[in-house]
Amino acid sequence: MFLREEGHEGGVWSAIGTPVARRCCRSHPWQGPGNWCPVRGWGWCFLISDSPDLTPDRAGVGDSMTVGMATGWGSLLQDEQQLEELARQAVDRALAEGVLLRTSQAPSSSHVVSYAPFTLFPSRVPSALLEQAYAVQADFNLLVDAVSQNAVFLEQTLSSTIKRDSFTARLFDIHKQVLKEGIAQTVFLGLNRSDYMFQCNPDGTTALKQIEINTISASFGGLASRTPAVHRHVLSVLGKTKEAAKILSNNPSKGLAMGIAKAWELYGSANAQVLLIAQEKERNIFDQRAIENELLARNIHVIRRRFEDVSEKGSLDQDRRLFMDGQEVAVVYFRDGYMPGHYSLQNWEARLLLERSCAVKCPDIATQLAGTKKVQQELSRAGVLESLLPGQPEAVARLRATFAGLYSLDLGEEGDQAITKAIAAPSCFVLKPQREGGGNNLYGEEMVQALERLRDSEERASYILMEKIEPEPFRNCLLRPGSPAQVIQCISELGIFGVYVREGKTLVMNKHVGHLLRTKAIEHADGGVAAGVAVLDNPYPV
Ligand SMILES: Nc1ncnc2c1ncn2[C@@H]1O[C@H](COP(=O)(O)OP(=O)(O)O)[C@@H](O)[C@H]1O
Ligand SMILES: N[C@@H](CCC(=O)N[C@@H](CS)C(=O)NCC(=O)O)C(=O)O
Ligand SMILES: [Mg+2]
Repeated sequence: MFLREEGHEGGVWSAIGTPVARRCCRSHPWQGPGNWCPVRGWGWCFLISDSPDLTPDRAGVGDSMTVGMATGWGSLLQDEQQLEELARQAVDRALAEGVLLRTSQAPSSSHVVSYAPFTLFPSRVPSALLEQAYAVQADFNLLVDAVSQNAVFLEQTLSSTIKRDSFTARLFDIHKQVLKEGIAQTVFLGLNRSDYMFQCNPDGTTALKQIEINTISASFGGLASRTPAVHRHVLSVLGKTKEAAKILSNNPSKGLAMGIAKAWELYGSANAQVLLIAQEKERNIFDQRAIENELLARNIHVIRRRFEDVSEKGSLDQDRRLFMDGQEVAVVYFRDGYMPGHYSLQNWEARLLLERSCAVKCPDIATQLAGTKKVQQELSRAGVLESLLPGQPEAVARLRATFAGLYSLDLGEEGDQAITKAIAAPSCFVLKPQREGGGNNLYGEEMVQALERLRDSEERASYILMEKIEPEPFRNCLLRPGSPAQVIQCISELGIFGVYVREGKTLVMNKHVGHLLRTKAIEHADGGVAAGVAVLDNPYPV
């Protein structure tokens, strides 16, 4: 059944049949198509449906939720008629709950909207990893806050990158300009989301590995509050009340709004408003509205404006208080401004104006820089966490346990070695530029070509290299407007939302406020929900 194309080490396997599961091939007697990673010393292979080694628990044909990670909702995923009826009910419930996106045809209008894509069933997540992700969130908040206050660390870390990456350089220029003038802001607010995948180890265990931390426009906390009701509905229709009760309640938008409210209160001007910076063409407006609504319920008013509006109608008084249309602004919340395409010359000027003001920016420019991939890579260097979080060895250990392999590509021997390793084993690495929003990373042959092109150029310092996480796939059914329900091999990414507020040197809030599970088909290496690749999901703790 299996055809060995090359030698096992570094080779590629192929076979006849339908891949139904994938797992680490070192620890199993069977082998299928997959990738062997000479760096890790192990790899993964597909389990083929007509393989004699196929076991029901691993293949997803059983209906039990107490067996291995690969097991999905078993026979439920095989009954096409039942799936169609369940999908109809799930979509109607999602619409009723407000799990909504504007359409790609009319992204500036809410006249006709549709449901945000989601999985029909919740996906299994080991409870221990969920708890670990929650337990490390306050440490990540502290770390981001520490990096944002450490101008020397930011300058050293980003110096090679900003020579070749004009977007990061532009952000950095604003950072320097504001430092030079003196920071007027005294209250700091971080709303972030740390994202993880579940690395499948050769011994069958799974480990929580951070993909990245989002320090600007960390989204889908609003819609994630509404999806538990949808999955509970689906399980209840199936009479699975015990399983329905296991879906965790989740309310990130409330927690995020509480952070904004605290910052607003500390700013200390009863009539000041919250300014939400967003584009007019914003499909994810209902996610943003969830936070706006929570704030209004606390009698805090939010005005939505574009960068263009700020440059036309925004101003600072002599104390650098920010005014928009004549109204004072206490907090500026960015749901825009995280990609180069978001900025015209006029928009960069608006960003600088906002940054110079004493309003609470979420994030301020230093915190946005703290979320770059280059900073993430430097944080994994020996001794760096210890110097940023002195006297906190437990926090350092918790943070480090979530780090995957991260490699600098700065010119020099260390970068040369990383490039050689990645070219020798492309399936084990991801090449990342300093970009946000999904769809920017390079994998496989594309990564090899880019590395060969960049090898002798300073431009390589604008990228980092990261170990590729290989979660064990499972089956679920993805629901998207306009497409038939699709049962497919998937992997998930878990995000934990974190909030902190600092007044001067005093941290007045530091907590986690909920989670986001996103799931995508294994054939997509990259991309989240906004990029049209992943769909919303809920963890089913096992
Ligand atoms: N190390 C990795 N291993 C496996 N997949 C990854 C890795 N890094 C990123 N990805 C995939 O690529 C997507 C985008 O990468 P990410 O670092 O989150 O950048 P962005 O800022 O564009 O969201 C992730 O959501 C994940 O699906
Ligand atoms: N502008 C949109 C999208 C913002 C966005 O893409 N945010 C990224 C972080 S920079 C994110 O959290 N993406 C999650 C996803 O798309 O799945 C919004 O404000 O909701
Ligand atoms: Mg991401």
